[in-house]
Amino acid sequence: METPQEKILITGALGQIGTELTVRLCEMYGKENVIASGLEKWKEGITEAGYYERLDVTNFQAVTEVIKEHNITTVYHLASLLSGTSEKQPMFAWKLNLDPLIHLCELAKEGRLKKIFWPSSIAVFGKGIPKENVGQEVVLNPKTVYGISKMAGEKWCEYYFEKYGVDIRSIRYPGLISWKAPAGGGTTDYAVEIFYEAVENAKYTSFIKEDTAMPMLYMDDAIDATIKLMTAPKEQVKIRYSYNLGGMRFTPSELATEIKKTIPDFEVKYEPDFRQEIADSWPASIDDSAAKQDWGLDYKFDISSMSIDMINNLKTKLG
Ligand code: AKB
Repeated sequence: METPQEKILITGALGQIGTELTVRLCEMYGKENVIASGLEKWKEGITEAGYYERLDVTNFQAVTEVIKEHNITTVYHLASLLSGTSEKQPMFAWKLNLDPLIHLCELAKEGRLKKIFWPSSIAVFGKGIPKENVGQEVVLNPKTVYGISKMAGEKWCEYYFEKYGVDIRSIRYPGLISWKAPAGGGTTDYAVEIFYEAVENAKYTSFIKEDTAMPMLYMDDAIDATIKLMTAPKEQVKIRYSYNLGGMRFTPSELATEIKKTIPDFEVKYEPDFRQEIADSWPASIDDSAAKQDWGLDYKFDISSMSIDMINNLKTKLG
């Protein structure tokens, strides 16, 4: 593990991944070395980090100033519009998902940053490829604005690494399931909402069909994987566009069956909306052997342990 002193900036720190990653990074590097940022105004308890900067990542001057002011070495650049929201605001999605990434790569190229993390997604794959066990190197054919932006971002990551040696690392996250912060605007969000509704009302209407399988990952495993990748020695990070991450594979009806083991009167209805078409273009399962081999990816949670953990935590959180 590399453990040089790092000064970290997290963009999108108040989002689903950012909320939990901030806590972990503070534990690892000390609160005083972690700067969380987001669009919201500062208020008491907004973040675990030692500092909070209200930051619009499309304002390059502001981003550069924060990086200079805090002597930032490493950026976890999480600010992004997800798949559902991107379809509604395509031009903004393109601008938000790409331009700030390239700006950060430029800063790294100039030597102002040492390392960048940038999340990609299983949305890069798209139609015309086998649904199951989708490999690292298949031809990408995204059918969504979000997927197109992530595919382009991956190519920029690889370009800056190959051309300028920028140490940028990336993961293609599957759907992420967590209870601390809500998911926001994604196609896999049903797998988070279903738990809230199960615990609060014992019923849920899914916007994804009962038999549509997608790859999913519990947030604890996602954070572990992100830290593993970011602390791996440089030479072990062989893929510089983005690493596949598979996690679990399940359908809404399989997840409902799992939830019923703890909440027996739980009922689910299915009313697919525009996100069904997006889900239909995505893989059902992912081959993540490259990440396992290169930097030791592993998982602690399966569908059963994840469901029990989600329900227990939400029962406490929601009272
Ligand atoms: C989404 O559904 O948009 C995201 C993703 C899979 O990248 N959760």
